[in-house]
Amino acid sequence: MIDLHFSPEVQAALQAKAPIVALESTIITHGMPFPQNMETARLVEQDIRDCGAVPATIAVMDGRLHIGLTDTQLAGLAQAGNVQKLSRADLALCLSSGGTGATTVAATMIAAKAAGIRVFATGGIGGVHRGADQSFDISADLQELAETEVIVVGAGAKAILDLPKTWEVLETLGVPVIAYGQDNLPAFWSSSSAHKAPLRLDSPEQIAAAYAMRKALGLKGGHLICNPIPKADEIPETEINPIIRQALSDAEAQGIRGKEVTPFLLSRIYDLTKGRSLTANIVLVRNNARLAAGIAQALSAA
Ligand code: PSU
Ligand code: MN
Repeated sequence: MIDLHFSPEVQAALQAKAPIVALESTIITHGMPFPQNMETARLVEQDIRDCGAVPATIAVMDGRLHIGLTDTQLAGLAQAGNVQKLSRADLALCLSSGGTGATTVAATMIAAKAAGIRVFATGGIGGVHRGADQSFDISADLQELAETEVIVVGAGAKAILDLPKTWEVLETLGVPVIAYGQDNLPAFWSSSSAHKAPLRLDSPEQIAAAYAMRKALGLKGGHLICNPIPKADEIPETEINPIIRQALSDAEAQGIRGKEVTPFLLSRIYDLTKGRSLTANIVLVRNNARLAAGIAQALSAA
């Protein structure tokens, strides 16, 4: 087994069998600008503590897989340039070569499972990109949800994606896509969408029970909990959609490809909304962290 480097806080929580919530680091290094990325990472960690669980932000630093970062490490990562973006394909090589990288949803799930952490909060997962029929650009996050038994709490998939195709692929892969507290799927910055959710649950206890039952059935793979952004803070689909289309055509014009696509679009949408997309993104990540803390507690109590 690989050596895991636990922060003192996470080490103590594991020993005490206290509820723990994993957090990804790509959102810090590639998803938000400095200093909001650092402020958000700290707020999200504190939200989880305030809800009675322990945060474990996951990242690779100098070839070590860290489960939980100290505040100094977190601040360092938020300001570092040239941090790699690590998905399933990149994780082992970064570790074996002594590199430093931030983990995506896929890589964070792998690390969380290795550490025995069952729930993970993020903004929104990656998925099928618009124009995927030409580009074949489908995030490894989807395959990871089919493989790795971690509950991922997000505000759905990022709305820059082709959401209907993303939901179809998850259905094909046998991933439970569960809307929290409503009948339709949220769309990241927007609290609702026209897409009916395949499954719905209304409490952390129900989610913990579904997780336990899937395990009892011997099914591999995770759960995706789609938690809507609070209505007061949303950007309605009618407002954000033209902006997403503009950002996509800018990406096309500039020949942005592969791993750069998601960070480029998020930063372009930030500019086009004059920062409003980031404000909403921060609200929804914090909202997801609080729900994940509740789920972690329900899992510990079960
Ligand atoms: N959610 C956010 N901001 C982000 C991401 C998710 O609110 O930056 C990151 C996640 O790490 C996700 C990744 O796994 O984007 C997806 O990238 P790709 O499409 O290249 O797989
Ligand atoms: Mn991709």
